[in-house]
Amino acid sequence: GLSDDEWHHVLGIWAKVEPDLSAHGQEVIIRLFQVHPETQERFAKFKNLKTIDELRSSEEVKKHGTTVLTALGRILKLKNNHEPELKPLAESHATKHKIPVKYLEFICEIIVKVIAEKHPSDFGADSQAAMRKALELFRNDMASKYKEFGFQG
Ligand code: MNH
Repeated sequence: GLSDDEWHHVLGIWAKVEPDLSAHGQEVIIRLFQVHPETQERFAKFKNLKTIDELRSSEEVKKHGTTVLTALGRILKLKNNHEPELKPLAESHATKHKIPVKYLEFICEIIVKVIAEKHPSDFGADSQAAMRKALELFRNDMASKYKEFGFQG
């Protein structure tokens, strides 16, 4: 798990992200699709968006970005006790969406990059390290729940 000090860093930077969650979320989703195009194929609702302009002007992409970061924020705020929030998310991503752990790694890396770009002066080395650790905990616990749901991920 993370120390109190590490959680303090994680929730401190998250408080800077939250006022503009939808812009962060939109950027994360678009970046995910640009850097790892295979991830876009997993979304029936986004397959039709071919160009960067179409992605940028899509309200649905923005809405989905908000959904993802809202869920992640709830999980982060539960710190080491995230299991009640994480379990239904692991279930849908294992059994319905079938999203490999590798793709969770991709999005977590992009989340760190987007926050770093948008908050250069508030996201120092200690905060970045703490956020990476929190996201690693999230991924590891998703991966073990995946196995409970019979998905090797
Ligand atoms: Mn994901 C739906 C959160 C990473 C693909 N995702 C949802 C929903 C939430 C969510 C909340 C809506 C409720 C549900 O279906 O469970 N997703 C997350 C979070 C992360 C995440 C917090 C990581 C952080 N998701 C990913 C990644 C992919 C993905 C990575 C694919 C590469 N998610 C999906 C798909 C849906 C979904 C597909 C269903 C979208 C739809 O058709 O509405």
